[in-house]
Amino acid sequence: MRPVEALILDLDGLILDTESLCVEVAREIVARHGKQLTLEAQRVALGKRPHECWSDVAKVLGIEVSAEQLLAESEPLLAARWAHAPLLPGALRLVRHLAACRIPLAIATSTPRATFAAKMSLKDELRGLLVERPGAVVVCGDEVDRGKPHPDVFLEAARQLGVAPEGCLVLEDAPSGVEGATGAGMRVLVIPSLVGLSREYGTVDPSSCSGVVEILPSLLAFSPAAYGLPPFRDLLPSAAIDDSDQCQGGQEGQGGGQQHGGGVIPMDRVLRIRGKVVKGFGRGSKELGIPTANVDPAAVAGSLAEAVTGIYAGWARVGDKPEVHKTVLSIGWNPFFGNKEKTLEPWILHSFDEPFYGETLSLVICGYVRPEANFSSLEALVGQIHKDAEVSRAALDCAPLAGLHEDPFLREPSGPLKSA
Ligand code: ADP
Ligand code: RBF
Ligand code: MG
Repeated sequence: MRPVEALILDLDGLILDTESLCVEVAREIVARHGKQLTLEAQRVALGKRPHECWSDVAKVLGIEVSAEQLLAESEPLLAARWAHAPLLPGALRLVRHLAACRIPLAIATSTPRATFAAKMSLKDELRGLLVERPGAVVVCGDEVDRGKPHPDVFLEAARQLGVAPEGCLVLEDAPSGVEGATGAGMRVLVIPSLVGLSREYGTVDPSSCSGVVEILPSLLAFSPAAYGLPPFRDLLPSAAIDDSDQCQGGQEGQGGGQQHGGGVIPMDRVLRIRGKVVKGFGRGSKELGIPTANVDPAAVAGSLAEAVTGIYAGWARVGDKPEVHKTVLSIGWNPFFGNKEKTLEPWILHSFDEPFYGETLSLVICGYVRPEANFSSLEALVGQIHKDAEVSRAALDCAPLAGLHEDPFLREPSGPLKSA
């Protein structure tokens, strides 16, 4: 197969968490017209140009108002907020790496140029790398004839990069974008952004859809080496790597090998989560010999970044006790047990005399260990969790993770909390 010569990235839902914002505003607008936003309405609109989003939402929900009208109602609610959309974990890390290794890179977004500028206005480093760098390519939704799911925006990005579509790898979160990129004859790596949609993608076999090469839960799980590109070299604990060969080709590994090979990625966006310790399924200590202090799901319902499944390392504080402990945790569906509910489960690397149900747990999640996985036996799962703990312990002794032990978030009084 032709090697990957260039990456084309989507913006919303891949680099920026604008989806949470859009969903919130869309809920409010459709409520004005007596409707409730459904997952199906979100799904059809996701990734498209604003006008097409609204005409799809109106059609799916049976709102008898023009797309122009709905767009005009939503604009004022969104305009002031674009600039504050958070970066998704792993986005800045990836863009920095691609720029440092001089891998041709483009943005292909449905966002109109003016909105793109608003979204970039407070993101100085990202803007420098994506927009202001010589040779930077950004193609916006209003710069092509047809929006996603048509291939136009991808084909234009490839044309401006001077790379054939077959040499492009597209990273996309939305079904409309996947369709567009596939239609352009490109390979697509899918990182779903819609909570609820990832499970739908979870049932899709990448080899059965043309163009889709891989489905990942997070940008942090992306391994450039799997595509012949230079590997990341930021894993902790670092194995005395000579920085000068940072970008010397990608002969290194196989697929997600670097995560399973046992290293922790320092997260470019640290997650700070506070929630009440609730009862789980009662099998952590009983079946695995690994107690996990399940956190109230309401604490993680808020943003896409926190919804991203995976195994992480971080720091934990129970209630207002003075100690801060190392922790390793899982966010996800526990595929081994096929849970119906998503859980956030820290195993705190400390021995406690008593259970602490009902206490407030404060977490600073700063390292990505690996994606959630399935295992052929309970012993294999338990063995892997112990390895996760070991690598996390070591990584948390390294900069920059070690310093987060002093994070002010862990010092704030725990205060009253909302509950589910
Ligand atoms: P559950 O399914 O209710 O979460 P577990 O068997 O996983 O039950 O046990 C978790 C409980 O054990 C936590 O809520 C906490 O009160 C207690 N616990 C004791 N030691 C630890 C630890 N090191 N890390 C996490 N929880 C611990
Ligand atoms: N469950 C899985 O099904 N797959 C995993 O890859 C997985 N990794 C975990 C890693 C850590 C560090 C911890 C603490 C838990 C993990 N679990 C995983 C969740 C485990 O199944 C869960 O804690 C038990 O089911 C108890 O509820
Ligand atoms: Mg538990």
